[in-house]
Amino acid sequence: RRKPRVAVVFGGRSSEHAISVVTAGAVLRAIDREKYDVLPIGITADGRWALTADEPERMAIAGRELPSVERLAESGEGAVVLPVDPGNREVVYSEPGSVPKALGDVDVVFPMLHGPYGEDGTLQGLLELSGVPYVGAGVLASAVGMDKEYMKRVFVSFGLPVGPYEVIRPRAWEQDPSAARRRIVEFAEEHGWPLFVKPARAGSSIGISKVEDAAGLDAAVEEARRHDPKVIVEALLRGREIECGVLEYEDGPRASVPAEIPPVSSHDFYDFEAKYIDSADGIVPAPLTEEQTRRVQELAVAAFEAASCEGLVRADFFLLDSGEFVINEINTMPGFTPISMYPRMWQESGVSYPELVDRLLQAALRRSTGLR
Ligand code: G1L
Repeated sequence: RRKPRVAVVFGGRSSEHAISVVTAGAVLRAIDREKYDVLPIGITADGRWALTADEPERMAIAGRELPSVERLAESGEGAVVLPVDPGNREVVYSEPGSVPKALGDVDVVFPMLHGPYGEDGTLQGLLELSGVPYVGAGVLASAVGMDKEYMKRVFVSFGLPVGPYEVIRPRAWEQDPSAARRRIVEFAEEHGWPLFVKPARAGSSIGISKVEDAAGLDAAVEEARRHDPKVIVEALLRGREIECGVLEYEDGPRASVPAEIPPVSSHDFYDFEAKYIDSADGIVPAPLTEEQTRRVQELAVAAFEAASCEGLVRADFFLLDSGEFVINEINTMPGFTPISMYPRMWQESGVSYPELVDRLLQAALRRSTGLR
């Protein structure tokens, strides 16, 4: 075969099914067909894998309302956003939740699945076992990027500035909730209210509450625990929200122009919808001094290296009133439509969306030769 064959894997049982389908449509449109063969692989909202027709025009959703994964799974509408390849009937659809045996041989996978089994390192592990190179973070960086506790521990160990936090482990809450409560109230007395209570491992802003006082703590912890038995509590950091993209070039990672996310008045914080759909609100480049720009770019590349990232990462910071940058988190699978922050930051840095997709595929193909 002359051209490398790229499998784009998208959809899935996550709450971000529809976003994944729309994003994969944009990636499929951006891949240079002179250079690559493409194999779109959709996963339905109820977890069946299917070889999908290469018709990215159909992978869009009418109107602004994104259908929920529950609605898609119930109604069988999964097929509406997953145009199934009519020429591949015999390999179409595995059993719900199982990986089909005949996915065809591919040279590189572009994984576009959100949440558990997509960006937490498990799919990456499956691809490692299969010996197929893939775009983006490996097993370790994916898992680190998914766990807010270990993310902070890795940053701290590499000397990166992180904000104050506390962890509520499953057994601590189950065996002595009042001790855990006291520990968090003490934390708040030191760092001030409000606190953010979050599931330690969950994508986007699902299960997050802003807690104003001790009375609101239990409900917030219970809500977070519905998504992850491990909970992380963070202090509110007053300052500006700054993001920076990192992309792996032949000679190593480089930082994009940074962006600023203005405070959102209608939402309590930069939520799920704002993150993926209203990303047009971000200001690119962020109005920063040259020195601030250099500093945040240096921190973004350091975060990429600290977490052993590959391909790309979006690093999110707070610029405190003191002038210091604090790293909030990294995202190994950032919003990736052409109007999402990560592609916009690279656009502003002189890297077009198709070039970005090509650089990611090239970085993944360079890895196929083994450990470096
Ligand atoms: F493969 C990459 F490049 F690492 C990659 C994969 C997936 C980048 C960004 C994404 N993003 C998404 O898949 C999503 C935001 C649509 C859902 Cl996580």
